[in-house]
Amino acid sequence: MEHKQLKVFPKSFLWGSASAAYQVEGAWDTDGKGPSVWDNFVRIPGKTFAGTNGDIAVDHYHQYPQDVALMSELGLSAYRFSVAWSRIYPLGNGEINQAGLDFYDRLINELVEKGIEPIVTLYHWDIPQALQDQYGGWESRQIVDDFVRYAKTLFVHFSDRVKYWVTMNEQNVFISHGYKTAMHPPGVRDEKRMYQANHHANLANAAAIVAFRSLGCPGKIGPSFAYGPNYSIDANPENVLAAENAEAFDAHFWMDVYARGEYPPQVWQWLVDNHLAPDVYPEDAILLKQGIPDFMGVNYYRTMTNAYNPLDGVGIEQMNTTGKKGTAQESGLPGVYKHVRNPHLQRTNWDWDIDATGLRIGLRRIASRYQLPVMVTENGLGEYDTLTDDLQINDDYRIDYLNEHALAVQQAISDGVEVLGYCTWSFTDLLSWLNGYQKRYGFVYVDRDENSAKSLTRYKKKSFYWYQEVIRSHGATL
Ligand code: BGP
Repeated sequence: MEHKQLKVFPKSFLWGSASAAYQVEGAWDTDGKGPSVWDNFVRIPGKTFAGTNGDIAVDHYHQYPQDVALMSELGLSAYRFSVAWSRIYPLGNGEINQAGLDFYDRLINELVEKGIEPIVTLYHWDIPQALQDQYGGWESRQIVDDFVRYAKTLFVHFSDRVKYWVTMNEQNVFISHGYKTAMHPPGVRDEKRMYQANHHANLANAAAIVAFRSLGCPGKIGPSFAYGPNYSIDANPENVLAAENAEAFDAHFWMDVYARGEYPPQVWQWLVDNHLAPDVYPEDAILLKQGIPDFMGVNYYRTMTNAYNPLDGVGIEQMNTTGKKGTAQESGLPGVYKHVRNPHLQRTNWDWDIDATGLRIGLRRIASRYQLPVMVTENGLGEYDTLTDDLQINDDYRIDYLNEHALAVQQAISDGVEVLGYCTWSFTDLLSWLNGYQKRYGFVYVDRDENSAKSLTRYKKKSFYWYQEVIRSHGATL
C-alpha cells in the first residue's frame, strides 16, 4: 500500500533506546547483589563467544550518570532498561536488598530529571540462581508467586515515576534457548520440560499484570515478544502451509496466550499428539484471561522465510555467533516448517536478514490479530564498528538500517496501527549474550573488547547525531 503522504508520528510517541541489566551493568556481585543464572552460565567453558561475561560489561552500574547525560544530549524521550531481580532479592524470594532498590532509584531519578521516560523491564533473563537451585526456576509453579512478589516490590516502589512496564523480555527466546537448544541457562535439552516452564512463564506474566492493576498503578504494562514475522519462500501451497505453521508455532503460541489468554489450537493439538502438552489447571485459564496486557511490546530484528520440512527434515539451529558471514545453518521443526534463505534480502555478518518491510508487516499483523497498541521495544543492527585514529565511528550501515526501520514504523502508523514508541537496541554498546563485545549495536561506542575491559571510554558514533536529528524533528528527517 502506497501512501501519498505518511501520517506524522503522534505527539506522545516515544523515541527511545533499550538495554538489559546483565548486558550493561557489570558490578555482578556489588552492593549485596546475588548471583543470577547468567553469572554462572557464562563461566561454563564454550558457552559464550570467546568466553565473554557481564562481570564488568560496560560498567553502567557506576557510569550511569555519564550514560544518562549522553542520552539527554542525544534527546531520547524514553530509556528502556531491565532490573536485575537478584539485586532486589539476592535469593529471589527472601530479604530485600535496599542497596539494589537504591541503585534503580538513582538511575530513575536521573532519567526523570532529564525528562526521559523510564520503561522498566521486570525480567530480562537473569533469574536469581537461588531460585534455580531451590526449585528449578521456571520449571516450578512456585516461580509465579515469587515473580509476583518481586514485581509488586518494583510497582510499589517505582510507580510514582515509572509509567511503562515490560513484564518479560522475549519469553520465546529465553525458554527455547534455555530448554531446547541449551544455548542459554539452564542449558537443558528437553521439550517436555520446556513447554511446562513456558506455561509457568505465561502464568507469571499474567499474574504480574493482574497484580499491577490490583495495586491501582497508573500507566501501561505488557510483555516484549521477539517477533520474526514468517514468509513463505514461494506460492507452493506446501511452503505457504509451512509458513503458516511457523507463524503459529513461533508467534501465535506466545502472543495468543498474552493477548487472548489461549493457546492456538493447531499447536496445542501437536503438543498433545507428541505428548508434550504442559499441565494446565482449570484456574490457569482464568488467570490467563485476566492478564491481558495494555500493549504488545515487539522486539524486531528480522523476518523468517519458510519452506516445507519433512518429518525426517532439519531440526535445531546452529547459530552464527562468530560474525563469520554464511556460517548459519538451515533449521526448523521436523514435519512442521524449516527456515530457509530469502534470496530477496541482504544479511548481516551474523546472518540475520535485513528487512524493514517485515517490521511494517509484523506491526500490522499484531494490530489486526490482537487489537492492541504496539510498542517497538527493540530494533537494531549488530555489526562490527571501527574506531578510527581520529576517534570517529562512521556507522552509516547502522544509520541506513535504523532509518528504513523507523520509516517502516511510520508507514505502519499510516496504515492505521497504534504505535506507542520506538526503542532502538541499544544506547551504548553492550555485551551480546552469546556473541561477545564485537557485535555492536549502540549509538555510543564503548572502548572494550573480548579480551579486556580496556578504558570503557564512551565515544559518540555517527548514528548518535543521526538519531538526535530524527528526534529533534519528531521523525520528519527520516
Ligand atoms: C534480543 C535481546 C537483547 C539483545 C538483542 C540482540 O533478543 O532481547 O537482549 O541481545 O536480541 O541480540 P544479539 O545480542 O544476540 O545480537
